[in-house]
Amino acid sequence: MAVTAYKKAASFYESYERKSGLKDVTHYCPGCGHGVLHKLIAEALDDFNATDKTVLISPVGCSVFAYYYFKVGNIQCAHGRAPAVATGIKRVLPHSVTIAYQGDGDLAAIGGNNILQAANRGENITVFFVNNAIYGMTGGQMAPTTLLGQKTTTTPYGRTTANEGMPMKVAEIISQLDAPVYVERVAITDAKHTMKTRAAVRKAIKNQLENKGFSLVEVLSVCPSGWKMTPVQAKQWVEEHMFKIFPPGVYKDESAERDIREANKFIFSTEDIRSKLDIPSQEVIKSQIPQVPERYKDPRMILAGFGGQGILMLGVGLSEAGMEAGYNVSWIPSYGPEMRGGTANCHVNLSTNRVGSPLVSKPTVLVAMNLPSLDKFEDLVVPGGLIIYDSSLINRAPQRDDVEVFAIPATELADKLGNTRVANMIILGAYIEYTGVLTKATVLDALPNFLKKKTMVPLNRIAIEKGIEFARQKMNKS
Ligand SMILES: Cc1ncc(C[n+]2csc(CCOP(=O)(O)OP(=O)(O)O)c2C)c(N)n1
Ligand code: SF4
Repeated sequence: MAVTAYKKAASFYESYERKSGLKDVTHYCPGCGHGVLHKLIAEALDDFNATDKTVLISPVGCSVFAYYYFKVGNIQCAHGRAPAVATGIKRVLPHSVTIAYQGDGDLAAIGGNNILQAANRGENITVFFVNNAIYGMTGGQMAPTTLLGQKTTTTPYGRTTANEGMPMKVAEIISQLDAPVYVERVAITDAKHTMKTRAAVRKAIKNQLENKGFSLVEVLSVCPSGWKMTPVQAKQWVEEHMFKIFPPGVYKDESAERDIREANKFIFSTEDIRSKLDIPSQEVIKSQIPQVPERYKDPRMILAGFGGQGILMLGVGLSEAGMEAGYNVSWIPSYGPEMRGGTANCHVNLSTNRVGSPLVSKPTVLVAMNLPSLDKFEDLVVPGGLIIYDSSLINRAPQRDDVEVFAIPATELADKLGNTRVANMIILGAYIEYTGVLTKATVLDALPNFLKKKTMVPLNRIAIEKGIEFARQKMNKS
């Protein structure tokens, strides 16, 4: 007897780590259309063997947590901005499969111009547009696609032409532009329509893989919770009411005749762009980066202290100087609860390779400028990593015996220079001298770029030099 085994697509995570105890379920309401569409997309990615090269841009809306489910590169972006983010991703990663996943509030309201411009540029991206005629996430307000007469929390007597205008027909609008290659409207009401949606999802991804340009699939979906219906009633409602205003069908399909080279014209390599802008090639820049011992190479750093210690500026300084030196850099601040005596921290990457994520979860370097920071982050440092701490303020040494520790009485040295606030620059100087990751000349050159108060440049320069001198003494260098 033939056996059919149904299993979860490999493009989904094995378990969903969104909330403990809920590892096998999504956050969607029962009967919601998002889950069905997710499944169709994940299965298509499996079949195209595209999981590892896919970047999914999650929207603001009920599908904001798509990144908990898809085992692909994920970016969650600002409301309505997925087409712009997808444009950027696709241009720097032309061989990726870049997908913008958007609801009707996201795409047709706040992001209306974003989608129009991306479609009009013919970006080689795939857009899945979930039209459930309502803002689901925020409790059922009117969307541009809400039907006439439809009651929502913001149209309690039903949408009227006079007050709110007519429902917006996105597939029709986008298909009027010259650039898009494929626009189809589908539905996920019954098996027949869901199979059509399955085919449309695949076509829209295939077009991108074949460099044919912009594809948009509008999916008529259901929001049982927002519509206050059962899932079965909701599906019937789509067929009875939405189909009349939003007829499913192919609105544009030039996939067969589209000249592939047309789409290719958008693809420049980073080196092409560098040579056009007269910027030295990455290889040349890389060769100028200081050679450092393996254990200090490509630092992934967490810098932490309390508000007012200039932790964030220390991170900016490292990144600015790192950029000058030719590293790929990232800096993200975390403003945290420092007002309540906790830690302010930032994450910094200085890398000779591309930085995958600006978030540093396993630092190779921790700079702790107060005790709560050492308490909080000490255990995160990778074995063999480096912990630098301000020994004037922290009255205990790190307890780890598998990391290198460098104690700097930064605040005391800063006080001797007449200003406690330059302790951060003392740490900067000591760190670069100790590890060799940046040269003194690069950091001093970058100093005026990252210091807001220009009158403070001379004192900060002295503090950096003081830090360098301290590290030299520690290392018994003259
Ligand atoms: C800049 C900004 N404006 C407004 C909001 C509030 N907001 C969150 S989701 C949402 C609408 C989402 O509706 P839709 O795109 O239709 O997605 P659904 O929830 O129905 O899947 C809005 C207005 C926000 N998060 N950010
Ligand atoms: S509110 Fe609507 S769109 Fe959001 S998860 Fe629930 S059913 Fe889906």
